[in-house]
Amino acid sequence: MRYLVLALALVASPALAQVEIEKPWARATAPGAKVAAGYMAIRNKAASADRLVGVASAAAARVETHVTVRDGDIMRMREVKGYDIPAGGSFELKPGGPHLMFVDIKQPFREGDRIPVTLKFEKAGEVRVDFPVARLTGQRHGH
Ligand SMILES: [Cu+2]
Repeated sequence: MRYLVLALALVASPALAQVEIEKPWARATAPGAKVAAGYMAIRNKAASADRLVGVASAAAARVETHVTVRDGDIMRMREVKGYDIPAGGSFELKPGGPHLMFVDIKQPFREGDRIPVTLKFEKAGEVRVDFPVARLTGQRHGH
């Protein structure tokens, strides 16, 4: 029985990613913009819930976790302390919803750039991800 427990402990080691980042991307900015938004899906493969507690990037003075809330007819964004990711589930950041906010970016985010990001999870620890910069596509093709 002890061997089985040891084997499970190895499987649960942080070296094997318990949290997977899918489709990370950051939005291209207009010249002079001071902030930029980033999106991704966070998948938690662990049997217990986890929480994104911190985000950092060399491309910005700081990175905040935001949600978008409706205030009458206006959508406003608000900083939150982090995101809960359910056990065996996922949490999606997307335009019009939760997003990373890169604050005081050092230079504009241009299409094709890769923004280095370090995500810190309560249990899974630090996860390094590059966010490719893209334009918000699929709309505004009309006039
Ligand atoms: Cu925001």
